[in-house]
Amino acid sequence: MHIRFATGNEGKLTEARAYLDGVATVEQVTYDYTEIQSAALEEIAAVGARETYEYLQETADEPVDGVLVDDTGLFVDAFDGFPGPYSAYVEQTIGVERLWQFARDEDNRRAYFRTVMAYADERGVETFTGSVAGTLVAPRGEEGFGYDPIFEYNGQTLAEMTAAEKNAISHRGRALAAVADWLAEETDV
Ligand code: ITT
Repeated sequence: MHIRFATGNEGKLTEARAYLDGVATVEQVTYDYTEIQSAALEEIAAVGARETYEYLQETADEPVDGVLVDDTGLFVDAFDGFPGPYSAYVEQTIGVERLWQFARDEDNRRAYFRTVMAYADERGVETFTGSVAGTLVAPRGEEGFGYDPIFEYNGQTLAEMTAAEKNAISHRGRALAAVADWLAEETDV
C-alpha cells in the first residue's frame, strides 16, 4: 500500500511514517490544495484530500491508491478554544513563545490538540480524528515541531518525546491508529 500525504510539514510526515511503518509507505506530496476558511477541521481536511486526489488522478505517472491530509489545531481552554483552526496562522504570526506568554497569566492552562485526517480514494473521503489533553508550560525540549515545546502531557512536553513516544499518546497517533484500522479492514493491506 502506497499513500500520498499532502503536507508541507516535515514533522507530520515523520510521525505518519513512524506510525504506518509496515502498513503503508508514505510519500510526501506538496500540492497546494485549497485550505477553505472553516471552523471545522473535518471540512478543511476532507476538501483538501478530495482535491489533491483528483489532481493526482489526472497528473500522476503511477496509479494513486489514496491521499491523506492532516489538519490539526491547538485548542486553549482559557481562550475559548483559540487558536484552534487558526493554529498555523498564529504560529507564523505571534509564534509559540508568545502564545505561552499569554497563557502563563491564566489560572487554567489546560489545552488539547485535535487532528483530523482525511483519506481520499476512488470510493470517496473518510475522516478520522484523535485528540490529547494536556497543560501549557514554558518551552522545553528539542524534538517534535510547532507547539510541542509548550504542551505538557504526563510531566513531559511533546518536544521531550521521540516521534514513537509522541505517537503512542498524541492526537496524530490516535488519528493514525484509526486510519490504519480502517485501511486494514477496507483494503487488502
Ligand atoms: P500542512 O497544512 O501543510 O499539513 P501545517 O503545519 O500548515 O501543514 P496545520 O494547519 O494542520 O498544518 O497545522 C496547524 C498548526 O499546528 C501549525 O502551526 C503546526 O505547526 C501546529 N501543529 C500541528 N500538529 C502539531 C503537533 O503534533 N505538535 C505541535 N504543533 C503542531
